[in-house]
Amino acid sequence: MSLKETDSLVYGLVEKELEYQKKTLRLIASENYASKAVMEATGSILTNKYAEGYPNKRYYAGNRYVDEIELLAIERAKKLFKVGHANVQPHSGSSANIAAFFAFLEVGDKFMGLDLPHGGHLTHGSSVNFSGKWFNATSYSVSKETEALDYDEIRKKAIEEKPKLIICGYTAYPLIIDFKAFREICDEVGAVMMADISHIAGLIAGGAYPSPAMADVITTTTHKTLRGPRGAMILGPEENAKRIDKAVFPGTQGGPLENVICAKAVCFHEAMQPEFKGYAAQIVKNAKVLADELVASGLRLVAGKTETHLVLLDLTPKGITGKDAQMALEEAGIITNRNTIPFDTRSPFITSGLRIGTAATTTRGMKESEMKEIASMIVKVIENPNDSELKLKTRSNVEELCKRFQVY
Ligand code: DSN
Repeated sequence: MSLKETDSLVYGLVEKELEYQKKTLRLIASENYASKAVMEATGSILTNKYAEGYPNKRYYAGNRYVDEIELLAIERAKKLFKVGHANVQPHSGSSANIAAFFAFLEVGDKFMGLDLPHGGHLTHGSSVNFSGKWFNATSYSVSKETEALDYDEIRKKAIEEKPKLIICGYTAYPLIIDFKAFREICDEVGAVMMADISHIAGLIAGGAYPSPAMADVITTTTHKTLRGPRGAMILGPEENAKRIDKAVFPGTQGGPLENVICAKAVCFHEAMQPEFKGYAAQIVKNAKVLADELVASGLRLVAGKTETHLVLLDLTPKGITGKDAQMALEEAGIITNRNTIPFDTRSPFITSGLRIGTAATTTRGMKESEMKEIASMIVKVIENPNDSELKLKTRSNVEELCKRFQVY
């Protein structure tokens, strides 16, 4: 029986969510619209199969087609990211990072990541996360003056702290990371270089961002700029294959989600098509136009600009918190997320910043001129967060814009 026939309550809510996704501007930097093919694969009968282990080395029988699919996903991931090994089983970015840690570190070992309020991820050493609880986390920060990474300072800190592993790759950093500089620092102090490219994987695959292929281990989600199913993978050189595979299964996961792995294979195929390059380049062009327009309207950007898919706004000069701006924009049909900014004086629940990304709107086909429209709407709402009429009018303008750029 169909979902509609079996559970009309859930069916109705999914339909409402579909309408909501269609009618609103999705500007959360980590979100996107997966293709119908990716969703079809995610919802396929592959969900029925247990496949603990790896292709041709499973603990259950009956994996002839599952093996073919997982091998296809692996080969495509390796080709797309030009690496010697790919493990496509991690269920999420956090699961991938847990496995990467256990592949290279013992509990209690020291590692170094970017401080969370400066753009690092929860799994990069936060004291409330496994990374900060089980490991000895030390952090580097962005420069107070430029709000950019200061590679000399990172090097100094690495020499002082001697971490066994250093993470580069972030959740709210608008500039290009100098992966070569990290490689040199890691080599100098004898640290493992881990690149978490979750946010930028689609840009890398599409040639709009430098490759981190020189890292010892690369973790990434598959659903952000890469536009695949909600999931993750671990990439790297062939020499680290065994330790990575062991850390994923049996180290930290059991049965892989073969339906999601199937969708990852489809996503990688899509990312290999020539039009994906255009999509990746357009994401960055769109973010740059959005950033320029916001600056021209008097808003302050962390690091002053963007070179990626995201802009990070410092709302302090506008006298509004990230939380209030996020809420006002949501009422106007513009979906963003509040975010801490470097040296933020507010808590992560309130924040002084707002993070905006262009991947999902680019997937809808929006370009530079739409970014100008969007920037203008954002500025007006941020400057008048309590103006109900403005929010209503903006919501209707958003719906009009969304109608011009249909998704699904
Ligand atoms: N929640 C993701 C993001 O928005 O960046 C990272 O886990």
